[in-house]
Amino acid sequence: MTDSLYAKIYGHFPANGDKPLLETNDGRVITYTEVHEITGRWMSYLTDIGVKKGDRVAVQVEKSPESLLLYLACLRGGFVFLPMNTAYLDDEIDFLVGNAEPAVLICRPADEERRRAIAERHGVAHVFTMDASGQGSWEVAASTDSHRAAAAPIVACGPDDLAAMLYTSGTTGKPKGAMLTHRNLASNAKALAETWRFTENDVLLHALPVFHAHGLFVACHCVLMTGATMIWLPKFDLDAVMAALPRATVFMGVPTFYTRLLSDARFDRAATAHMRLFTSGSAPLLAETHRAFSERTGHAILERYGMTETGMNTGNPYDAERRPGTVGMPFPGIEIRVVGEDDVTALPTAGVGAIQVRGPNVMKGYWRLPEKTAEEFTADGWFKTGDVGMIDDRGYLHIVGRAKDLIISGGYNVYPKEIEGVIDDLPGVVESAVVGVPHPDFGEVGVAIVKSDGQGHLDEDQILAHLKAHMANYKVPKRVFFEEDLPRNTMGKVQKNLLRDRYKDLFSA
Ligand code: MCA
Ligand code: AMP
Repeated sequence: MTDSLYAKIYGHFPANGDKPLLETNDGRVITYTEVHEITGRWMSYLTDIGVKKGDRVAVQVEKSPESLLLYLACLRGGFVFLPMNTAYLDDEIDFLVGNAEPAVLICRPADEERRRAIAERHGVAHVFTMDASGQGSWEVAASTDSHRAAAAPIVACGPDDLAAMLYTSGTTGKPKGAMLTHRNLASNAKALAETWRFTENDVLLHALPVFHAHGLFVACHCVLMTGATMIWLPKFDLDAVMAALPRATVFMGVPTFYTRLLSDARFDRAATAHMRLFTSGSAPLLAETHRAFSERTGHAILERYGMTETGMNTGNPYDAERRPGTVGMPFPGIEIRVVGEDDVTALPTAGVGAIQVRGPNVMKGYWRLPEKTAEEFTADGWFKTGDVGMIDDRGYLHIVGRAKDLIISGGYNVYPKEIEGVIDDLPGVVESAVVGVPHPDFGEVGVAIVKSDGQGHLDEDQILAHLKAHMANYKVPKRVFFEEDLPRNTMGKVQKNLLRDRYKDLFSA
């Protein structure tokens, strides 16, 4: 008996192998039979070039059917899939590759030279390319020998063997690799597919990126666990989503997707008549968005709550009331508690405290950081989410804030500390603070407040240009302001709440 997630997924492949796992909007189809053939060929090729079970395969490529097949080939071979945000620049990739020490790096053709330099520096043996249509040196090398596909095994995996590693930044320090096991991913996939009533007849409209848990695991696993089908869009594009909706039954998005859909008058009852489920997560969905959506379409968005380290923890009910502004109850097999100052005593109903989670979904730990891992778990084995919440009298969890200094912008996490570090390195900067303020499109965006030494002629454009050269574009604050001094409390700590308040109306409509 194997605990391989691929084996579990394969067990649900439809009897008719000609059924599409996915269709693209330009008419490409990948059937379930092709999935098994291609992943067989690709995992065999990885084995042939010396990649072993447990080795990392790092990938920074555009979303294509092949980018998903790469993930599935890794699952099948027992290799650890490490997807990286396509917006990451050299410095960010250099850190991840140096830290994860992958055996293989697959990149976009345009990045090849720079990625080879990084690979060489960190002793990565193999570099391949894959473009937005799935073509490149990977395809040429790995797809040649079609005979090997049939004989390729599904490598046996134990429940605690790693399936994927996703990096998540911290409020301090460098990104950490969350080690996700076959059990973590499989248990969550089963819980979600069952709770959300997926069947072979579902067609999921997939517009999320596939380098994060939301797009790669939550969305794809529900489909793969039930032999369903996806309409595979390269990214969220309003017109493409509108065009595909009549053929879909399920849509998953971050709140920005929903506010953008609502901004389009074509998005109404008729456009969503074929749909059975809309889910939202990765960032708070405003209750007003939830209500506007219900009024416009007659559908209640099902909001759920998760993390890279834990997969999905809670969700509003499928059959009962989906309460705006709440993230519902724990998924089957998962426990949630809200604790007080001592980190272990559960608070009474409606008490506000730290949210903790326990269950088969919770990661094995942070890659090569046993002490950091230990810090994030309580003595009695609960994972500390860093989110603050309360459970109401009907058992619905409300997220009321974050203990961690984190901005969630359009569903992407932005860590102020990382940005402040890069600003502070600029000559003429004494110090800086980055805070999140409300934004009509992204929900929240970063704004930087800088104290300069008054000597030079540092301006907003210079700082923004410097940041854009050093980090993924979505992390760059939307504005920079200069202040004589940053407000501090008696302990000398910058009072970010005051800054947040000062700039809160910057982007209000
Ligand atoms: C793009 N830009 C952004 C963001 N995205 N700025 C702030 N926040 C963002 N999220 C900026 C770019 O820097 C660029 O600015 C300009 O917008 C245009 O970029 P483009 O890529 O064309 O933007 P877009 O296509 O409109 O993208 C917006 C988006 C995208 C579709 C909302 O951000 C997105 O797909 N977000 C989904 C994130 C996600 O999947 N999160 C799941 C994490 P400039 O031109 O100045 O450079 S998983 C997770 O959190 C847990 C597990 C969970 O619970 O799900
Ligand atoms: P990540 O590190 O990208 O996995 O982000 C996880 C964080 O996103 C959580 O700890 C929450 O702070 C936030 N998050 C995810 N889903 C929701 C939601 N439905 N409402 C509010 N915050 C959410």
